[in-house]
Amino acid sequence: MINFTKIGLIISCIVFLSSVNGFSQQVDMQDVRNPDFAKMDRDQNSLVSSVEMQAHYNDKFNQMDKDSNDVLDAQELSIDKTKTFHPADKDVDGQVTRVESSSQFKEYFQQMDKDSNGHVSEAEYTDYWKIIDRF
Ligand SMILES: [Ca+2]
Ligand SMILES: [Ca+2]
Ligand SMILES: [Ca+2]
Repeated sequence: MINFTKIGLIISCIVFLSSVNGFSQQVDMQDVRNPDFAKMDRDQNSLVSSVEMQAHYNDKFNQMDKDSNDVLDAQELSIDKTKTFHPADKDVDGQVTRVESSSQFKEYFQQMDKDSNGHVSEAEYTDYWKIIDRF
């Protein structure tokens, strides 16, 4: 009888702990919900496809390209505080063309998609920027 009570106690402890754990994980997930990722994920399936990422940065490109000449010049690039577009300038002429931009974001996507399943999860996305931020 004593053993059964003990087992019962242990089980209810485990159930309690795992429910608390589950709850806090849910809260954490919402807290760290990356606003950029959420915006990118247009069909809201919690995964970002290469197409979704291209579309997102294409929109950003359009917003930054004030004179709509398909080239981000130094002044237009200065709006990009996170410097996401800067590495796209492969020929280092201080300007980023739309072609340079889209090939850069293809590269970003491949780097982010750690398990190469063709989709970037939120974890893959945040991990990527965490690593970048360290440098
Ligand atoms: Ca998606
Ligand atoms: Ca321009
Ligand atoms: Ca992936």
